[in-house]
Amino acid sequence: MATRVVVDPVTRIEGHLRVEAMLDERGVIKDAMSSGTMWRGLEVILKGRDPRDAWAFCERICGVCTTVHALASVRAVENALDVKVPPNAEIIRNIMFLTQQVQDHVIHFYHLHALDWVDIVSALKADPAATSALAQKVSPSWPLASTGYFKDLAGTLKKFVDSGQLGLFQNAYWGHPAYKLPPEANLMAVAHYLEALKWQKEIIKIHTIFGGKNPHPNYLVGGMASAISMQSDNAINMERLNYVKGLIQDAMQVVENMYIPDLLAVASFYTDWAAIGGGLGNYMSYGDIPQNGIGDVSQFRMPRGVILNKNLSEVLPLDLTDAGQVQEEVAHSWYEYPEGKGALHPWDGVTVPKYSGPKPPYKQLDENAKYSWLKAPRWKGNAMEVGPLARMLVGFASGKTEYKDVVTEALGALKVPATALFSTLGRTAARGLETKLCVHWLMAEYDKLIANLKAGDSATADTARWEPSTWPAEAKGYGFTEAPRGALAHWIHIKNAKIENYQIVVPSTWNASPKDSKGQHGAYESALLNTPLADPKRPLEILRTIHSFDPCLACASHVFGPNGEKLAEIKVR
Ligand code: NFE
Ligand code: MG
Repeated sequence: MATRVVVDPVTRIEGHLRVEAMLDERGVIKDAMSSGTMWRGLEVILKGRDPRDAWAFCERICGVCTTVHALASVRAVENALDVKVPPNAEIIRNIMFLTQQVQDHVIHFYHLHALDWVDIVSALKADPAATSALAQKVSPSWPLASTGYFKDLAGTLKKFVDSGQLGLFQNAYWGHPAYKLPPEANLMAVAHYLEALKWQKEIIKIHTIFGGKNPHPNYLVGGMASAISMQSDNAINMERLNYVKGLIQDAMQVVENMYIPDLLAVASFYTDWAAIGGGLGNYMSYGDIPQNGIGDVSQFRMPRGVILNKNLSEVLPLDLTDAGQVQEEVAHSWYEYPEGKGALHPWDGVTVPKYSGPKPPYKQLDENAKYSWLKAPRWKGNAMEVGPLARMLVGFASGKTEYKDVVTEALGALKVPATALFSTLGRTAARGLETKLCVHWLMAEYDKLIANLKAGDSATADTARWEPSTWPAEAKGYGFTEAPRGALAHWIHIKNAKIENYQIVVPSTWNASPKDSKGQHGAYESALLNTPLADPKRPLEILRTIHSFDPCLACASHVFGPNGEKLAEIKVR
């Protein structure tokens, strides 16, 4: 009889995700369901509000990708009202964007994903001197690698484990046979988990400097609310800018001398995962990091495009304004669409929640019925994967040298073919390689800002079209970005200076979507198919693949169940 494995909630993610996997008699996943069990209704909350305020609401969709919804939102309003931002605003937005990307990817690797590969309990058996030798071999330029350092850490870890209170490290499948790292590699990884935790609160100070705070820094329709003046102690001055430069230099150290070496070292033990978890084979990137205004897509550092069926010889163009391209379906989602409508472009999008699932607590969802709070976005009818892997592949297939260089180098280091990219391991590796590009782009954007300031340009906003009296009676716009988890866009319809409609289609909605009307799986579901589980009671393999996407369900379904009730309570690890 087929077995159904339920993981709910999936932990070490943001938001509320439930996965059900149906196994055949050999223990191989034959079908899978990804269900967002939370609804938040941001799109409904925005109706009737001032479009200039939308970013502040949208940004609070999520505390993880804390800046990207503000960025997509101001861009959508600016697009609708034909507002052009000054060059410094574009650069500061790029700096904010890249800071988020770098911080988020490092956090994902160490704090959300690493424990799928690293066995904390095995680290107790590590010899500190051997760990020191290993660390110096793996990352020769990372300073914290002495025997004493690892001895102290091993002592702390032992106290943790002996106390029976694992705290941060509670709830995992410790001792599972699928963990393959030797004890020393595990201890080194624990060390870097803690180093990354200390560092991530530093890098994000860049957001507080340019945006006043983090999470949820300030944005502005027309530019950035970042006053720059070399003559003032209260504005962003040279002392603050030098501080930013120091933070970027530290980030380069962390990424190049800790993250990338760790990624390659851990990956080398798990190359079998280069053949597991590929999934759809369709990849999409909206692109970002404009160099010549948001309208000039050809000048983005992160390119735009679509790859279908793993065909890296063709990058297809995409258009977010074309009603036939991006559409959302609700065939398996707890929403209602107008009579006769199956798929809607976001400008015509409708958000009417209608829960029809089982009364909680329930044992299982029905894959033939509606089963998620996520809609199912599709591109020209195709289910798509978005995120770092999609971006790396679009960059690589577009022939961009920077992308080709980092991808080729990593494939060489791991001694795996290019097809290895279409996998769980490929997804995790792509995130690291992207971080390497991003940290260099961060410095390049910083240098551009300094050059502009030296040339006498310190403008960060253009408020010529701030007053609603300057707006048309009705306007539509869209704004996009590449959030850490992938392609993100907001669509707005403004009428008489108020928001008439607002639709948000986020990366985790693409990746975690349920089936569509044609029965096509979303990216998570598809990636789980054909994966063998060694022990269905401890489905580590499911976590590895799902975590490789870096899920965020807060973003993806923009309010707990209608009455705030818990939709399910199932104890899992
Ligand atoms: Ni909350 Fe988000 C990102 C957005 S979700 S993390 O990245 O947008 O996919
Ligand atoms: Mg939406």
